[in-house]
Amino acid sequence: MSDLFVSREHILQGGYFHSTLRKLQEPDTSIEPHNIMYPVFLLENVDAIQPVASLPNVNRYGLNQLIPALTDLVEKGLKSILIFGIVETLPKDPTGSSADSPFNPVVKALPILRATFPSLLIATDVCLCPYTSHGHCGVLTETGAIDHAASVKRIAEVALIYAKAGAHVVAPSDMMDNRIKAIKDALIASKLDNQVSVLSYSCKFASCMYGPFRDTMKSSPMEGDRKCYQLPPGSAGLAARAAARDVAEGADFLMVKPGLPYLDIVRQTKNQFPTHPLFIYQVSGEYAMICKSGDSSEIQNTLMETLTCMRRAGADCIITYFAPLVLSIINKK
Ligand code: PB1
Repeated sequence: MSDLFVSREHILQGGYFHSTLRKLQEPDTSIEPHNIMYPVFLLENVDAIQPVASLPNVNRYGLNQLIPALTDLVEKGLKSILIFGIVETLPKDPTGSSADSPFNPVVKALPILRATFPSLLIATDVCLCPYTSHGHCGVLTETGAIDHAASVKRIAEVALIYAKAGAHVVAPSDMMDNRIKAIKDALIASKLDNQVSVLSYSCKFASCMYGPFRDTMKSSPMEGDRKCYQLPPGSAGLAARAAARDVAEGADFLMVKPGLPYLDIVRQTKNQFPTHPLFIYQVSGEYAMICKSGDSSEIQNTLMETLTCMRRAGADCIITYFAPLVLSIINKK
């Protein structure tokens, strides 16, 4: 050993050679059931179950198929779900009128899911894109631009219907300016503001990693793209301003989406608003990439390392299609 002087502070391996020591070196990165939220796709046909080709082990469920699937997962510890409605017979039109139709699968399922799973936290995505003929997340003007006032009005109407139907959390993924205030005002006017939370997709980027989801939902824009209302991938500044806007308008929770490529935004948002629990959405493209990362053990290792990094960056809850696998990993431990 050379007589090189080594500062005692430069000898690190004594602090993590044992697994228990390593856990002490990784504070706030535990992954427990309440740190996971499971996105589920809900069909109109209550008895249908349709595998999603681009998302291995992910299905589109009718309610009668979703209930047994959730029963098994709740027994394994599932704490929360995020519901996306899919219409196949209900009409798609310029204002997304099926979004809050009494025949909408989400509206019909909510009271039944609440009664069937009294302890499960039930969130609903709130957006127009699965229900609009043009495929955009808002209402358009004659020229094809976003009609801000009409979009915000529609999003708030849909959120309130889901809240009244039984959603514990409404999660507007549309990215329209000021929809959080409109939703909060609607909840207050209906005396639901202390029974329904608002989870804002506050820092949501115009990513190319939503492809498998859009195939699943048949929710791609018919023309153009979503770059004029989802954030530019390179803009940390707009992410900070969007988070500040939504906190000021009453969001209970914030979100960064997609996940892994945006961990810098997770850390930025957590530092900016340590008072608000922060969600991160591991989107469909991320899911598909990890599914291709190797055999089952390599997939599990890649997944758990990714989730640990998301928690280290500051995410409090991870929205992931891997929720069933994560629960089985947690239960094995
Ligand atoms: O998993 C995913 O890719 C999620 C996609 C996401 C769902 N909230 C949206 C992204 C998009 O299609 O632009 C849906 C937008 N309302």
